[in-house]
Amino acid sequence: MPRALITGITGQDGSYLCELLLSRDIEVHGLVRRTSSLDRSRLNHLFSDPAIYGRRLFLHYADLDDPTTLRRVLLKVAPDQIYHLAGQSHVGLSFEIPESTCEMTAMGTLRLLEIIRDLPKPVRLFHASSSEIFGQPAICPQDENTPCAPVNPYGCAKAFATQMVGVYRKAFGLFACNGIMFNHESPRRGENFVTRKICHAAAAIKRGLQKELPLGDTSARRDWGHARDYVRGMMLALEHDQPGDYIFATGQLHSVQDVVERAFATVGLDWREYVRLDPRFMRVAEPSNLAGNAARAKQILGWEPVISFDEMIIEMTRAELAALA
Ligand code: NAP
Ligand code: F7E
Repeated sequence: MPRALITGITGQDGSYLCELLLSRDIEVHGLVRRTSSLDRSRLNHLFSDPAIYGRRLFLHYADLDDPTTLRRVLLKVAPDQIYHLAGQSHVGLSFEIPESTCEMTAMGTLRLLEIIRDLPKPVRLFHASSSEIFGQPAICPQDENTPCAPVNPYGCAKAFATQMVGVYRKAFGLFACNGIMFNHESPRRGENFVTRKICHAAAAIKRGLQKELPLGDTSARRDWGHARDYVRGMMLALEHDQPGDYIFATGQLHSVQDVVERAFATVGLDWREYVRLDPRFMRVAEPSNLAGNAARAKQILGWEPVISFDEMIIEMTRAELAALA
């Protein structure tokens, strides 16, 4: 049975990827951090299944800033594939905690590459890169050759990590891939990302549990896809016989306002009565025109997103309604 190791298994993408790999008969090992609470809500259904946890799914304590433990776990598990998804993933917060963002996302990735370079058995690596490396690009849509021009600490850290993955692939012959992923969402999205915040608020207002929705720039536009589509791309990248970099994107731009209107329409409310501007959620700098051209992923991996923007926002809003029932 092939063996995969996921850093960031407790996150949105890690949890979907874990389910996908288990469904393909791949043994999954995940790295988890010590936290004050043992609540790993996105994995609970797998954790509590005795046919899965301890048999085909295993969790190990490790942190990206603890290379000794990382090395020990990697030597013990001896995975065939590593999906490196861990990191501080909130762009707005990266302005408030730039040092730890760079420490985890940039240096954490370099540390992992250094350990992989020394492993006795070759391993395939997928790195979760981001459209934030492009910042305010001159070209739209962006592809794998678009220059990096990040406008926030998170984007700088991802640009460093992405380029290091390329350097280690060329210099040391590692099978290392960057998935340059545009925004992807789901009912498991973190609560302080804008799609989940809006879908949750629409449902909570409908249930009488919330009165208003404070937002930052509602004219901001993103290329939003569904996380289930994107984790499929990660797996396909490591199944291919050659390593490479791939854009994963839908190519379609929607505004935050579009999310608001779709979510409030789903619960049958008029958004104008509830949404208000709150300067606390405005960013110091906003990227612009971030839309991806995923032609290479389609041609080489046969990857295409199948879940539409509307389907995704409706799914997310209905999931919030059900959770608040
Ligand atoms: P997420 O939900 O925020 O999950 C992040 C994961 O990283 C969590 O499992 C978290 O563990 C773990 N982590 C954070 N710091 C760590 C550390 N120091 N040591 C070990 N683990 C650590 O993010 P996501 O949406 O699943 O995204 C996965 C990856 O793709 C991230 O690297 C993100 O930057 C990147 N990405 C995401 C998107 C997107 O739109 N979702 C787009 C492009 C790139 P805890 O549960 O303990 O916090
Ligand atoms: O913001 C605007 C905000 O925080 C989207 C991460 O997964 O994708 C994600 O980063 C837009 C921005 O995601 C609020 O200014 C308005 O323009 O949901 P977000 P993000 O910053 O695009 C990239 C590709 C990643 O790699 C990251 O890991 O929405 N916005 N009002 C708001 N955003 C938030 N969070 N909250 C607001 O109230």
